[in-house]
Amino acid sequence: MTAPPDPSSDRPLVGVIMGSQSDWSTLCHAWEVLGTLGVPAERRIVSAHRTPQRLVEYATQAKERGLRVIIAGAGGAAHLPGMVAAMTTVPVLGVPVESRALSGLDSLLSIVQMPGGVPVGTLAIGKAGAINAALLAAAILAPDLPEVEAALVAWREAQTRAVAEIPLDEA
Ligand code: RP5
Repeated sequence: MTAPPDPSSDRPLVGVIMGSQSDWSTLCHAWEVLGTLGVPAERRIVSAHRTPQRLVEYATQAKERGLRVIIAGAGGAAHLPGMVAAMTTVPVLGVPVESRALSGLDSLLSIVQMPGGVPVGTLAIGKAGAINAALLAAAILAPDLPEVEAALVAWREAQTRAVAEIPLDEA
């Protein structure tokens, strides 16, 4: 199987950020989908508590740098998406990373329970959430980017084709 195209771009529209290197094994699924859909993106480790200054710079410069969506993944006390959302009007999609201690329920509640006023669009825990964050980011961009709209439609069609009508016996 061939690897999906790398979405890395010097003019990214989507920023994929995560609190730790350990989150990459989850966020890489968002990265792959962005590559498949041809969405220009960048990826960064931005920790709310270990690199707070990097967080402030990333969030406050996001809009002027041309980012249209930020996908932010974190685990445990997952304050990264909410902190970023507090400092930019760029839409933030939060991906709760599956934690060792509480299987990601802590991450989910930390991200989803934003007080009214500072929204974070929160996805499912783990790989499914990362994939859906990328699909949602593409859908947000699609009205302005016909090639992304076409890629999104093709992705859905391929998904539909992959579902067999009759279940096979399992060994
Ligand atoms: C959070 O703490 C990160 O988002 C990560 O999910 C979690 C654990 O980080 P490491 O201890 O693996 O760096 O900040």
